[in-house]
Amino acid sequence: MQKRLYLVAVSDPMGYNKFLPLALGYLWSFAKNDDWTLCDVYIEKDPIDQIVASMSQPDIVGLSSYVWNWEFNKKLATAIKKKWPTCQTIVGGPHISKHDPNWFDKHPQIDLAIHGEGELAWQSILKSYPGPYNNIPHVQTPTHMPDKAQRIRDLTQIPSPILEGFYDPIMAKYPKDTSWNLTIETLRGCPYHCSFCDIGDEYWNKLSLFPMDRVLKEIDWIGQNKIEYVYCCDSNWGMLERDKEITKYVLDTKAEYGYPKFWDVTWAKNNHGRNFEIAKMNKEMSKTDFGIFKGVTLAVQSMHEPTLKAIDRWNMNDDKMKQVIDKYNAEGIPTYGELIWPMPEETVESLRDNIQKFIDLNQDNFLQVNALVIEDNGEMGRPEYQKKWGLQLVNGPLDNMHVPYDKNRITEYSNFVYSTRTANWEQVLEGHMFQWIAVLMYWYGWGQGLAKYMLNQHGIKATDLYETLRKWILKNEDTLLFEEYKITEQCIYDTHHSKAEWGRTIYGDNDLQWEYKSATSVMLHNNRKKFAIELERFLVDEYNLDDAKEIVSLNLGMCVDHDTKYPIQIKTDSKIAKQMLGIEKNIIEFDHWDKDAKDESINLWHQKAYHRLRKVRYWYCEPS
Ligand code: B12
Ligand code: SF4
Repeated sequence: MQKRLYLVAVSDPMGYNKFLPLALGYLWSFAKNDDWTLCDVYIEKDPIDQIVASMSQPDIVGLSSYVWNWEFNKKLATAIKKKWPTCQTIVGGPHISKHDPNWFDKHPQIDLAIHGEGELAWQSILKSYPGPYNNIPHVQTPTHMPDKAQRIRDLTQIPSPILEGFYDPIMAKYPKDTSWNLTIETLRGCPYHCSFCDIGDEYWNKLSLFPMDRVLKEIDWIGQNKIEYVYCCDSNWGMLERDKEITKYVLDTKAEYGYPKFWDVTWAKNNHGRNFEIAKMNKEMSKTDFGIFKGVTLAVQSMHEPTLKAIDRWNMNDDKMKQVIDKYNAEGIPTYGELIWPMPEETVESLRDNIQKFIDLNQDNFLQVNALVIEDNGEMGRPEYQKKWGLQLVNGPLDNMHVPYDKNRITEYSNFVYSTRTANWEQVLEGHMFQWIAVLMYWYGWGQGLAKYMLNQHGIKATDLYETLRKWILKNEDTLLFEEYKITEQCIYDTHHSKAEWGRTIYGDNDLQWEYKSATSVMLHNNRKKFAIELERFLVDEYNLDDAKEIVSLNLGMCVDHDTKYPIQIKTDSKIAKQMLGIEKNIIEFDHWDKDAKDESINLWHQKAYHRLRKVRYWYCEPS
């Protein structure tokens, strides 16, 4: 009789997209044999009892484990073992520690834990069922710790789940118009060693490539099957010459079928020439929208030398970075920056300097400052590393920002940094709040024009302006900005002290967990007049400006309004317009490309403006 297998890889939805489970696809396509029936594959966090009730006499349940589903997986495994004690629960994935010989003491509901790439181990497990499994490489059992995992050198032996039809029965379970998010690999590995990243581990250091013809066939399938969103897992898009060819193929496929709409990549850190060629190709072949990329990332993570040394990362120097950004700006291709806070050796001042550098370099599109998350398999997960750099960790809910709010969701946890040897908790919080105000003002647009004006007219640099604003907010308790500041600060405090979820909801239960700057942007958008008065007050109180009203009015003219029909005209003083916009005129016309905004519900529009299109400067109205 055939043995019964169930596979589980659950994700939180991102917007309305559902994820197809790539890792499970490889495991089954590679290891399937006539002794086993794959009874079902679960991809959503449905109630545990519902999932268990839908299973029948499982012999093995394989659970793909990431930081975003580990608590769920443990609960599901517990429920399965309770109902079917002889069923074997097997976990693999990046969240499974490769270093902990006592791992099973903490996880008695699990029978086997697989380290690193899983295909070969999985094949041997299915063949050796019901065990023993002690001699299989990569397999940790309650009585056996395996040798260091080895990489699969030849990826051609792994069939493509896409081309094998693995996804077909999964997709058939859902309505035809379901919007799918597919993860794809054209290669595995990364040559770099960033300490904060699992993939920086030596294990992943060598590159292994999937054959080109297979990748192109997979892209055909993506177009033909109307896959909306493709998340490419490769760690450095643009690192290889063939990435150009693949990009062109994706663009041609989109032109032919309308899909995929997005090909979301992690850009190569130091291959800017090729990245630029790829981004330019995207722009030239996508006349009617932003193309398949949301912009090109400049994911420096820090520009502070001692930090870069501590995290074993090297970036291009400032001059090179300027050349790169200028080149993109001249072509009108959006780039966006990425920093992480609080990194080892970083201070509030160095964070401010990092942010100022992006502004000085005219990187005006977007800056993302992520909280540092530490997982077991990266270099930063090692106790020696944490000791060396004085990292104090706190365990709290996973950063689920922009995921739909669900009060019944099983909370997932991760470790983030509470303090370092160069930033105590108060400074860590101050850094979080400084980046909140700076990114809100400059990159969500609420004070970008103002910063340019203050620099050109009064020689005040943006980060000084925003730090003065931050301090002014704290003195002015009657303001909307104070309320927003305090809500945000409390949220961040609570994530670090009382296991509160990251993000905040605005529209009640049926909402996203908004990222904090996005949430405040919604509030400022809905209270523009109040915000304008507060900004004027700030400019008068702190800088004694006579023309505060005109400055603020022009600054806000740049920030798109859902209920305004564009274009609009704003009367101003030509000197202010010159310093803020570089246009010496008394009447400035502002236009916005999205003429359908008024027809959309405000909730959906906010999601578009401050979530989905935030990296491509949706907030920005073009002045002339
Ligand atoms: C795609 C991706 C995403 C997608 C999610 C896609 C999805 N839901 O499926 C998006 C963009 C949404 C995402 C978000 C995040 N991600 Co991410 N992401 C990745 C990425 C780039 C690829 C993962 C992947 O599918 N790889 C391809 C598959 C085939 O490889 P694999 O997963 O390793 O699977 C192999 C083995 O692990 C094993 N295996 C896997 N499952 C199983 C199961 C069994 C039974 C067995 C035997 C073996 C096995 O076999 C597989 C084949 O060899 C990785 C980095 C990377 N290059 O791997 C980070 C990574 C997984 N992400 C990571 C993190 C931290 C995040 C975020 C928390 C970041 C943040 N702070 O916001 C968020 C979480 C958001 C949320 N709430 O869900 C970490 C995870 C660390 C951890 N311990 O889990 C990684 C490793 C990157 C890193 N920083 O080191 N991510
Ligand atoms: S952060 Fe990026 S470049 Fe650095 S090791 Fe991880 S995947 Fe590679």
